[in-house]
Amino acid sequence: MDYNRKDIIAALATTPGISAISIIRISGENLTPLLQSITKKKIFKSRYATYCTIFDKKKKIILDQCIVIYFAQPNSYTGEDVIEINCHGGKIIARKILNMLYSHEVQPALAGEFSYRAFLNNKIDLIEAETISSLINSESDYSHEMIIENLNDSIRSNILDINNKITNVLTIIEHELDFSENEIDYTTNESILLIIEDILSTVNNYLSNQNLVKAMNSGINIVIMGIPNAGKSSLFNKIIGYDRTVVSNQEGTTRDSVEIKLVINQYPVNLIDTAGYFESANQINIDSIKQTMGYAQSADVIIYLDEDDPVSCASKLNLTCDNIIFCKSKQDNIKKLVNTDDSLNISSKSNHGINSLYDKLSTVLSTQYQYNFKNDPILISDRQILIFKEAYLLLEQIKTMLEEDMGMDIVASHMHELTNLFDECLGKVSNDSVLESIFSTFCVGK
Ligand SMILES: Nc1nc2c(ncn2[C@@H]2O[C@H](COP(=O)(O)OP(=O)(O)OP(=O)(O)O)[C@@H](O)[C@H]2O)c(=O)[nH]1
Ligand SMILES: [Mg+2]
Repeated sequence: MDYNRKDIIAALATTPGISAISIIRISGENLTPLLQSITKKKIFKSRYATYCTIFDKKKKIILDQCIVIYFAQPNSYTGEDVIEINCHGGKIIARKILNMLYSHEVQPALAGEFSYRAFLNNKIDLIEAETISSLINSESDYSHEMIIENLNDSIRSNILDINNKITNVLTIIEHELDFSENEIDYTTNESILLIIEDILSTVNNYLSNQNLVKAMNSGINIVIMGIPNAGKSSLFNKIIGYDRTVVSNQEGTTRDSVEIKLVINQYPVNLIDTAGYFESANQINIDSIKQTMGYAQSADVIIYLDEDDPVSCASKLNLTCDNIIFCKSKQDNIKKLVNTDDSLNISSKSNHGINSLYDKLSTVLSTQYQYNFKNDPILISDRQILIFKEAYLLLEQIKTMLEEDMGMDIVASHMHELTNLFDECLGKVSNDSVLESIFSTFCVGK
């Protein structure tokens, strides 16, 4: 992908298909000649909606009557000239307009290319870019609200704040390094330590929510496990509300795990039906069981099913997941007594206990993924988490150096590294492959 080209780019900014309107976005240096040529209008006022006809001059035909908005650079999303053509919806019109534009040496935009240009022209920084991407990709009200909270600049302003604190300390240290002890009053290690501890606690607050953010971004993995025929697929179908996986009284019906995305109590969830766990010499079974155990390892929650004794059955597998909900399956008779071993009696056939299972799931999710929208700071991407983890380690090292009274020159060099890390987080220093991996996750037209 060559994001660094200078071409005029265009793409559909809305989803293709039947709709009232479609929006085509164009960006590039000086779009006035193109705009005049496709509309036969001379003057467009920046950021005003103009009703006009779009022509295909080469074919000498009218393509559509549209609302066109021209954003003169630099006051546009990308910082370049931008045109947004609001044409009629449907499958044909937008495609015809785009094909006409592509015949005018306009290039189809790559995924995320508009946002990449916005970044290059300092319209957005990397954190904003990642926030926009997460917002577009959010799959539940919960993650949407969490990300929206983040749009109000909280990470960026906190990073700027941290970097200011570090730069202030660095200025003092480096000034002191230029003078001898009797020439000036030295800043005490303790006062620098206080600032470092303050930054450490901010960074730590961010990191303490990383599992929550990962879960919100990629979904909470809920894995249904149990021996063959325990009723896993039946429960899976019950939870998703339709027959997605095959159910039969033959053991080993499910071979490949099946994964479905859904929302439970506002939380984005990946519900996974697995192959039953049992000892087998058959290679296909061995592979299926290996897959099941792989899912068990990445599980955030396991629903463990067994007709007789789910608790002891699961205990044989050395499961590392902290949240296991044990269920006795096929308990169709609602008069059955409550279990003494913390397992729920459920029946996918009669629905008995299914609501209790939902309640239990909701409780587990809301306890594990509790988030205080107003106060809890979050990092939006794996990239940010990695940088904050590195920063945390560096801060710990600086703290030890100060406590052990090591030379200020080495402290200063570590603090420079720290500011570089936070600059990297904002995208002030970045390399092309990092940028490409961020922007290529955007959709075309964004
Ligand atoms: N009576 C009763 N039968 C059930 C219930 N749930 C599942 N079954 C039956 O148990 C058999 C196995 O069900 P599945 O859902 O395919 O079980 P599984 O655990 O997915 O089985 P494998 O994929 O082979 O590991 C089928 O005949 C189901 O109809 C239930 O709640 N009550
Ligand atoms: Mg099955």
